[in-house]
Amino acid sequence: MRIRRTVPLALIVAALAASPSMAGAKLAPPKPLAWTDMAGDANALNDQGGLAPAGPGDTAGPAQDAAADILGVTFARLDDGKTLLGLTVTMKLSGAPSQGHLYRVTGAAGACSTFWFQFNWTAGGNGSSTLRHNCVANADPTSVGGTTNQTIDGKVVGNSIVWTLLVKELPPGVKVGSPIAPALGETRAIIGVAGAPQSLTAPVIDQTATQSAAYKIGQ
Ligand SMILES: [Ca+2]
Ligand SMILES: [Ca+2]
Repeated sequence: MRIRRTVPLALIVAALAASPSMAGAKLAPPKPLAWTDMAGDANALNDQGGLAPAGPGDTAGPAQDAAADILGVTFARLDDGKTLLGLTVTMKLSGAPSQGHLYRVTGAAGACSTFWFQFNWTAGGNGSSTLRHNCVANADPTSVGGTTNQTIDGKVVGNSIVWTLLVKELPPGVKVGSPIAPALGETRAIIGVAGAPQSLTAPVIDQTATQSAAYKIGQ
């Protein structure tokens, strides 16, 4: 007597095909987004919206500020091997970051036309790391341009600034899978000291080329 197959073959095949991903539940290989900038051009004289906005592109010398000289910017996933935790943004410099500089990676994400990673290190003060965004309207009259400065982890690691944005810290409208369109990295001088009511962040000392690629949160 023949035994009848009670489960359609298509369902068995589908179950077998699905089992590896269900059992493993591993993250896909990470795909960082990185770009570079030439060394030795932190002189505020390039075409960087600084002293000479119509000037030539990246140009080395003559007055090079190693603490402001960007070598590269990298967006990378942060995970524990199994679970996505967030992302890091790293700005690598020629020299160790120092007081009197603003380090910034500009960009946009979701409905936020401003989605900037900032490390504001006023002379005489401690570095302040924020995600500056306009994902929600900021009614505070002292807010610059209606943006919010959300405190996030950011620290000096060797010659780099490393920001960490956790999934649980993502502002409204930005979630896992949302693309961040990083525009560029820049360094600025901060004219002013800690405790002053308002410091001027100018001029731009170094700047990277504007990027067209996006980084999807989780990639
Ligand atoms: Ca540079
Ligand atoms: Ca440059």
